[in-house]
Amino acid sequence: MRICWANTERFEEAQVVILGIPDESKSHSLRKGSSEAPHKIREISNIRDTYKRGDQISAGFPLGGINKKVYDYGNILRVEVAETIEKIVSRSKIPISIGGDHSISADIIRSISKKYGPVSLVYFDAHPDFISSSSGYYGSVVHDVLPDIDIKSSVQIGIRTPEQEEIDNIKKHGLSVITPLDILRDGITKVEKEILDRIGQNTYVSVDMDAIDPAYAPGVSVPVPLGLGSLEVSYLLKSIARKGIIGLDVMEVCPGYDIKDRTSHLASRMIAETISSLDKTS
Ligand SMILES: [Mn+2]
Repeated sequence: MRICWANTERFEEAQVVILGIPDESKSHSLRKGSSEAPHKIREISNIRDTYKRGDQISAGFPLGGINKKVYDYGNILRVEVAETIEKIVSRSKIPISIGGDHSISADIIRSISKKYGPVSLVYFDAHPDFISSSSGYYGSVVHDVLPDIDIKSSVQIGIRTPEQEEIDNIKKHGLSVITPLDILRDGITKVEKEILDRIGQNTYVSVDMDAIDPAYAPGVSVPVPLGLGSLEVSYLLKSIARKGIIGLDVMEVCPGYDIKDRTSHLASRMIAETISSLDKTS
């Protein structure tokens, strides 16, 4: 099943390529099931983000519509990430990956930086994922990709439950962090400007759905209260996409713990909203 936002059958003409990576082998979460997310998000998109008129089923439009060609590549194995991302970015298409556990992002970022060099990383997450005493799992993503990112032009958004080791690493490497309380205090437009001023030309966006408050996104592997609003995250995604991104991933949806599939639906919608805003001036 393809995501409902797919509007071409031809990979060659696509500007955006959706791919699922149903793998959670490097999660340490007590909650299992993020590997079910690619299927569930596609399924829910076809149920809730479409409408039927006569015999015709069409996808609804996100705010601003979609003027890109979007191709759904289907699912790939974790071991196929490097070759698949290379195939997509070498043709100057934008990959949008659906996980799976967050460690997959490290594989994607490594591959994408082979074309673009060190990327500006915008990392939405409740957790910094900046453990250095252990590597190759969902808690060490940022440390694992340090050679592949430009840390001065990178930013973490939504952080609210760091370990001491991660706080130390954030300081040591000078990583910019925006917490939910920062957004509450400063307002979304100030934070938006701060992010846009920081990021460079080659920006990769990684979204751990646990950045969002469990009230909006209960179906995640590691939920943490006091999170971002779904509208705040979507607003920032659209703003960053307008400036230009080289890729996006949406990770850690855990359908078995969801409430009426609202997290999967939100993930589908956030993907559409991001595509809608790509390279637009308004
Ligand atoms: Mn994460």
